[in-house]
Order: sequence, then structure tokens, then C-alpha cells
Amino acid sequence: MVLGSNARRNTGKRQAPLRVLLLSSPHPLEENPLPPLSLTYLTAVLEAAGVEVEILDFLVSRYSPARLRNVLAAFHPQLVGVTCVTMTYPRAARMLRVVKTFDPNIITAIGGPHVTFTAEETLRRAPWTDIAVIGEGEDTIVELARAVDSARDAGGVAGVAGISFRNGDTIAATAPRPLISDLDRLPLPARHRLPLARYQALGMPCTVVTSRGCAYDCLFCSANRMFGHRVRFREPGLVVDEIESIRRDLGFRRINIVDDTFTVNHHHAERVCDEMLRRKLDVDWSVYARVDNITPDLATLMKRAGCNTVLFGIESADETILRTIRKGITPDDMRRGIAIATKAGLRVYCSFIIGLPGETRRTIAASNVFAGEVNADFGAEYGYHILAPLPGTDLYHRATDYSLRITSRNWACYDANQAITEQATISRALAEETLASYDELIEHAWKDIRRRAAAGDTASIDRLEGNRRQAFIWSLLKKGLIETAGRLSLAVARRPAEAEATLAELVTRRMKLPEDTVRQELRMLVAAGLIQLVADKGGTGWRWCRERRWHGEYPSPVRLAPRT
Ligand code: B12
Ligand code: SF4
Repeated sequence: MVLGSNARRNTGKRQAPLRVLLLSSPHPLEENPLPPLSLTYLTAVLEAAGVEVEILDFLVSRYSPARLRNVLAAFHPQLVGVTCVTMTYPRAARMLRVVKTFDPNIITAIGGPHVTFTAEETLRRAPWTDIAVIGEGEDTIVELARAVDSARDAGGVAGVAGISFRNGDTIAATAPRPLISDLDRLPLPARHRLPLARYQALGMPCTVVTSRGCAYDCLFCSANRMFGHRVRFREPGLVVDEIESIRRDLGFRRINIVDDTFTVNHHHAERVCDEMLRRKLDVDWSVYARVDNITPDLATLMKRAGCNTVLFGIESADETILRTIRKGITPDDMRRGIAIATKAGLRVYCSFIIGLPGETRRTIAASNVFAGEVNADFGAEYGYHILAPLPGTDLYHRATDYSLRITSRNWACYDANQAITEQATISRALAEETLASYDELIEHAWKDIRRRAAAGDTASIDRLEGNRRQAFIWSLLKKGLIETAGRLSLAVARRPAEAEATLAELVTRRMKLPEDTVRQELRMLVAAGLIQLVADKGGTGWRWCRERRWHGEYPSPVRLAPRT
């Protein structure tokens, strides 16, 4: 198709605003669905430009092509954009195919850290995708929306920097989009457009970014190619305004600061902490950090300001591997960093990667020993992933230089839980065995928790409860049960106790769980203000609170009888 054929001509009459639908691509609960910042930043800039935007967040709702089609039919977007990472790319691409099949005139766009480095391949392999957005998307999406709104032909998007696009039978790329030099000019993320009650029911924290970019250059990571080598910082006062509003207006008590390395610039990190302390914010927060740039003073300040968890990328305990991957740290640095953080009272989580270049049975054993030691000495927790050479990283583009053979090009397998590389020193089977033995350790730990819970240990009971509750909520979300089982007749909806009992009965049947458990869980959701009884044009019944009606499944709006 020719881009822009869906464009509206300037007829001199005032036109309705352009409509853009933004989609997230689903991933499993084990990958921790967090409120997607990408879509909320994109929504905020589009809204500021006068565009009508809806987010359909499939991270925490049931995906089906029919559901997507229902929303397309109801909202009539002219532009649909989807965000994804490598492992979710195949699903994201299939979603855009549904969109294009539904209406070939809708312009389809895809963005995120995967397509940034595979733009041409993406357009070639998924002919129903019109535009791949490269790098930061805020300025690009606004210009794209304007181009779609007014262009007569492909020439409209050809002037938008930072994209690859389909131009007839060929694929063209425009000039690179410069990084946003002043992040403070961006509006605050439009989180109110997300179905936040669902994330809250799952017990997830809210995401915030205080800087973009990474000053390091690890072999397996694309951070600096995505967001720049020079870290760009937001004004701490504005960051804390945002956190304060997340706490006060949205009700999150936990924040995940998702900067690549929060501790890289002490002056910035200290100003964020000082401002949080000054405002006495009642929030718990976590960060990603490096062992070589955390100091006792900074760790103590972070702890005082509410930070409770630091995640360190340890990757390997073998010095040769650490040098090969350009991590720039040694096992001594790791011990020191972990000791500093735990001494300050921070919970430490160490992340390892199995299968890095040069990995052998011996280096895996060294990492295991190191993990065991820091766990015993400092109580540091740890976890393993298997190497997934992601597009945009040196390891992906120069795999053979590192004697690595990439064995799968199926992006869905790039979840870092399965071996997709081989090298002479380590077989795929060994990498997977290592992960399996780690999984066994986790299973042992859970057995232990169950045993202690049975003996009456309250912390263990709480942990088990939390886990069970999360699984219950995930099932509610992914089966779309509140949306479907929650529909009630107006008469029942007007009697809250009966409405709750009816919902519990239907959910019990669909989930095959004891009715008491279901009643108790639903009671908690009602009490916490996460689900509520609603009667409006969309129908009557239970809904997740504070969400746009697109998230529900209300295909045929009901006309409400006047109240008697
Ligand atoms: C928070 C985070 C997570 C969270 C949750 C992600 C979420 N749902 O928000 C958790 C911890 C669960 C997580 C998990 C994983 N993550 Co992660 N994560 C991040 C992190 C630290 C921040 C993401 C973020 O919010 N960034 C800020 C926003 C504003 O940036 P953005 O999402 O890139 O969006 C911008 C552009 O990409 C673009 N854009 C994005 N989408 C679209 C769509 C359209 C239409 C347009 C126009 C533009 C556009 O515009 C946006 C605004 O500028 C990033 C690193 C980073 N600094 O981004 C890694 C990162 C995204 N994660 C990564 C990876 C590998 C994973 C895992 C696979 C890890 C694993 N299992 O080993 C899983 C996959 C889970 C999944 N399917 O998402 C990689 C992805 C690389 C890749 N090629 O896919 C990253 C980039 C880290 C890295 N440097 O390697 N992650
Ligand atoms: S692994 Fe961490 S420190 Fe290394 S380049 Fe990526 S974000 Fe930066």
C-alpha cells in the first residue's frame, strides 16, 4: 500500500482529531509485567499534540484477535502502533497483521529495542507493517501522526526522521533521529491511560525513569546504542514530582526506577534521594546499579530515601569472561559492591548470564560458588539467565568473532531461558542443565517456605499467600473473567452483596477453585477499590477500576433502563 492513502484531505472544515491506537505485546507472568513506560510516554506526547489516543494493554489483559478487532471497529484508528522486545516481536507482528487484515488503510507502526536494530528485516518479513520506528519514539510518533493526518502519499512519512518505511515495493530509511537532548521537555507519562488497577492487583510496582542512556559498553547489551553513550538526566525535582503523583494520585507504594544504571552519577542520584527525603515520600523503590559505582554514602542515602532493593548485573564470576564482555568489573569489585549495599540495609539481587563467550563447566562452577558465597555472607539473592544474543549488541553482530554459533533465529526463543547459542567450550545442554539446577534450587526454597508455613511461620505464610494471590489475579486477567463473568443484569448490579456473590459463583465455576477462596480474593479486590460495580453505556456489572472501556469486552453497548 502507499502510505498516506488513509490520510485526510484538507477540506477547509474542522476535522475530528486523528485517532491512534497503541498496543503492548503480551509476555508471561514470570517476566514480570510492569506498566509500560514506552506507551505512556508516546501517549503523553500525542495527547499534547491534540491526537486522540487509546492504549490497549495486552500485558495484563486477554489477547485475542477478535478482541483487537472489536476495539478497531469501535475506535476506528488511522494509525496503530505496537511496542515489543525481541522475545515478544513475533506476537507483536501477528497483532499488526490482524490490524492490516481488518482494514488495509490503517497505517501500522512498530517500535522498541528490537525493531530499532532489525528495522529492514522487520518490514521485509512482515509486509503488513508499514513503519519501523528506530530509537526514541516521542518526536517520531508525533511527526508520523501529523504526516498520516495530512499526507497524500508516501512522501508524507519520508520527511519523518528515525524510521524505515515501505515505499511501494521497496523499503526506505529516513535520516537518523537525534536523541532528545532535554528529557525535561517531555510531558509526564500518561499513566492514567493504562489499566493500572490490574498491575496493582498483581502487586507490581510502577515504573519511572530518571535518566536515559548508558556510559558502559557491555558486549551483550544494546543500551548505549539505543539511548546513547552519554547519559541524559532528568531534573530530580520533576522526577520526584512524578513519583509523588504516582503515590498520591495513582496509589502505588512501590516504584521501580528503570534507569540502566541509577548509581552512575552520584550527584544526580543524591539529588533524587534528597528530594524524596525532603518530601517525606512514603514509597519503596528499587534500582538497577553497578557494583563499581555504589559507595557507602550513596547506599546509605538511598536506603534512607526509601530504596529497598538493588539489582546488580554480575554476569559471571570468571575474570577472563568479565574482560571479554567488557563489563569493567572484577570479582573483588562485586564483593565490595554487594557488601556496601547490604551493609546499608539494601536487599541485593545478583543477575548472572550462563553461556557468555569462553564459558566452560569450570567457569559455571565458579559463578555458582560465588553466588553461594555472597548469599551466605551477605544474604544476596541471585538468579541466572541463559545468554540470548540480542540484535543491536556486539555479540549478535560479531558472534563468530567470539566463537559463538547462534542456533535459532526464532525471536520467540530469545527469552533468556533457553540456549540458542553454541560454542566449543559449552554445549546447549550444559547451559540448560545449569538453569535447570538453579530452578531446582528455587523449588527447594519453595518447599522450605511451605514447610515453615505449615509450622506457623508468618513470613512464610505471607509469601505463599502472595504467590497464590498473584496466580489467581493473573488467571482472572488472562481469562478476562471480570469483563465476562462480571456482566450482570441491572437489577442484580443494584444489589452489591448479590452482585458480589454472583461474580464469585461464576468465577468459581470458571476457575475450578474453592468458592471460599474466590470470595475472599474478590472481597479484597473490592475493598482495595480495584474492581467496582458500574452501570454505564458499556453495560452493567463488575469492572476493573479507573480504566477505559476499551479494556473491557463490551461489544454491544446496552441502553440502560431509567432507574425506578
Ligand atoms: C523495565 C525493563 C523491564 C521490565 C518490564 C518491561 C516493561 N514491560 O516495561 C522487566 C524487568 C519485566 C523486563 C524484562 C525483560 N527485559 Co527488560 N528492560 C527494562 C528496561 C530497564 C526499561 C524499559 C523502559 O521502560 N524503558 C524506557 C522506555 C521509555 O523506553 P522504551 O521502552 O525503549 O520505549 C522507547 C522506544 O523504544 C520507542 N518505542 C518503543 N515502543 C514503541 C512503539 C512505537 C509504535 C513507537 C513509535 C516507538 C516505540 O519509543 C519509546 C519512547 O522513547 C529496559 C532498558 C531500557 N533502558 O529501556 C530493559 C530491556 C527493554 N529489557 C530487555 C530484555 C532483554 C528483557 C528480557 C528479555 C530479560 C530476560 N528475560 O532476560 C525480559 C523480557 C520481558 C518482556 N517481554 O518485556 C532488553 C530488550 C532488548 C531487546 N532487544 O529486546 C532491554 C532494552 C535491556 C537491554 N539493554 O538489553 N524488562
Ligand atoms: S549491561 Fe548495564 S552497564 Fe552494561 S551496557 Fe548494558 S545497561 Fe550498561
